[in-house]
Amino acid sequence: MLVGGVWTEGSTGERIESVNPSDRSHLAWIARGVEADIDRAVAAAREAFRAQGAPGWKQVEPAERGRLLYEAARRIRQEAEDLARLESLDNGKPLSQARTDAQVAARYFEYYAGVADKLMGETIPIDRRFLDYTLREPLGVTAHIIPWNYPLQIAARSIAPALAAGNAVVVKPAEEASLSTLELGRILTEAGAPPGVVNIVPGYGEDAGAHLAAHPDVNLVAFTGSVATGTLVMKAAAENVTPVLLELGGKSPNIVFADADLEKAIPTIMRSIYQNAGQTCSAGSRLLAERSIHDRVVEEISRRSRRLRLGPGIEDPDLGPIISESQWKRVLDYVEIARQEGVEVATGGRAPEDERLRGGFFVEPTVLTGVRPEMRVAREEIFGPVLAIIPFDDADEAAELANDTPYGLVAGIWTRDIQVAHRLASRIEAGQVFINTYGAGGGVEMPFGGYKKSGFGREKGLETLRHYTQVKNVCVGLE
Ligand code: TXE
Repeated sequence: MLVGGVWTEGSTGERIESVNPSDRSHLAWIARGVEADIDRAVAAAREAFRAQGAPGWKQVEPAERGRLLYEAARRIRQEAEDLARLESLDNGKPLSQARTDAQVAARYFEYYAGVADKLMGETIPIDRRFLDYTLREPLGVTAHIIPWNYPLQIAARSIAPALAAGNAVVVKPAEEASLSTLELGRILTEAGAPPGVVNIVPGYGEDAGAHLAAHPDVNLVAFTGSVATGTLVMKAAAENVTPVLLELGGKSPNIVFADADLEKAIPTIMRSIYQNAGQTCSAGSRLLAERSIHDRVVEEISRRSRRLRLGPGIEDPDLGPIISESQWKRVLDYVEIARQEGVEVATGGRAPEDERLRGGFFVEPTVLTGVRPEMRVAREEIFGPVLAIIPFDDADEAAELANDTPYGLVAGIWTRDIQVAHRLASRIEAGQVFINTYGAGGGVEMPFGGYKKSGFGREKGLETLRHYTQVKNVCVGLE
């Protein structure tokens, strides 16, 4: 772990094994951080943040912070292939996806490098007897609890704006996939981050994570993960009145009208659910299809799904494995639940029989039809390559179905009728709506976050900087 600029084994010397989910082989041992390590990391971050004699991080010129982030971006690009291979082995994702992740991670540092010296206050016109202005200041120590599905991307999207704004960070990667985040800690150190500005403490959620969320000396907890854990994080942070930024996944719909360009829609929709084997917060896990094209769409997606190649991430297949045995079982259990609910499995729905894949946590790309909106598989996040297809009759019903889950992260609308598209976009309860596309590169520049139980606060873009800064009003009496 990286604490106060020093690499250490942690206070207990205990370790967590990192396993390759493609074949369950041993990959690495990582230090297991516990409460005492979190305490040391938070103290190191606090120390680095404060100006005590030597210039603290808060005092480092904004342009200098920007240069450091640019340097980090440059180094990530330089090491992109190694980072991608590591991520692919640790998480199981296809190598080309991991390569994209590394590029997007670099892009986050580059993007926020550019804003480090553009976080400005305002002068506010009031009564002539006063001069009123605001300062936009960092919060202090920000905590970042990272999931295992896009470790490098999510760590970068969270750390980069925090550092750009002048905060010092304590990062707790997920126990299932910590390696790329540790590498990011090394890269930031080599790029010139002063000791204590970036601390990375791997460990389990229930001790290291919980302790970090409950720490009284943390000024913001940025969390990406499940609704259940997000709720715990929010409760723990509430004890100290610490603000939280929560990104809690979704059950995002793609809504396809009969007039849509299906040759474009179908591959994009398939990518939206099968990318990262469905373990994506913004996965397009529901497909709402206008009734007149429903059967055609089911048939076409099923046909194309059967052709997809599964394999170890490092061989760059179409789909890699699920991250762990427990998540794998959870995904297969959901297919079982679907069957019991009377759903038809149009294709997939099992672990593949291929001898070569027996050792890993693979699930065939799966298409479910005959799904009704009240069913669990239509409402709950499965986090696997499982697409639920539901028919609709008109735009009103499409809007109702789209909004009929506890989540509200992303939605896709596919139609050639721009009036229908824009009217629907305004009715959808989701933080991001795409029209005739789904995703746009890494989406680094676009605000991203949830309505309803998908969380609150926004990451990415300039919007997130609100969360990583606070405003101080200064008023001067002129008479
Ligand atoms: O998530 P957790 P899990 C969803 C997805 C998945 C389900 C369960 O549906 O199937 O969550 O995954 C840390 N205090 N998403 O169990 O528990 C943990 O160590 C503080 C959606 O892996 O939310 C890890 O670093 N932290 C999602 C992080 O929280 C705690 C991404 C996420 O783990 C903690 C991942 C605690 N008490 C899962 N307990 C998305 N939004 O993209 C655990 N953690």
